[in-house]
Amino acid sequence: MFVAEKGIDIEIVEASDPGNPAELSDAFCERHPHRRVPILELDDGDWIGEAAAICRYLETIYPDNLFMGRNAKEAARVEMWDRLAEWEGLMAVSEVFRNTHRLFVDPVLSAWLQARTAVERLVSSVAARERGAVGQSGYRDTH
Ligand SMILES: N[C@@H](CCC(=O)N[C@@H](CS)C(=O)NCC(=O)O)C(=O)O
Repeated sequence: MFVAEKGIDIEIVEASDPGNPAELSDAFCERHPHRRVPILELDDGDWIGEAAAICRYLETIYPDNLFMGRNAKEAARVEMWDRLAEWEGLMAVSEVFRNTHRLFVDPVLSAWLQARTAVERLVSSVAARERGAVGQSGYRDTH
């Protein structure tokens, strides 16, 4: 939606195989062990994850049509609403779901396992990324 509203021409690549649209493809998971979409792949081979971070990046490099604030106050208010929606809205919904749905028979254990899996995937993904990036010339100077 953000890309469309900005009017940016970016190639959109499906992260799943056509025959199995419900699952991320093996090729995608190998490349991005964190196993989350969206991912923005850059021309220099680097990538950015997290929708808000991708929007912020695109907003910075395509400043003609601003959506995330035209000045410091507007930018701070956009950030404020983003964090409010995520932390006090989405997190609350998530907690209710996690602690009431029959699939989560042991809510505390389930939450802990989910958090551990998420952190393990994140660490593995960032480590793989850093290993690749360190091999690129000039990485330390430019990032
Ligand atoms: N905080 C992340 C959330 C990303 C996320 O959870 N993406 C989901 C789809 S909406 C995903 O990739 N799920 C893959 C899976 O569960 O296999 C963001 O804002 O980008």
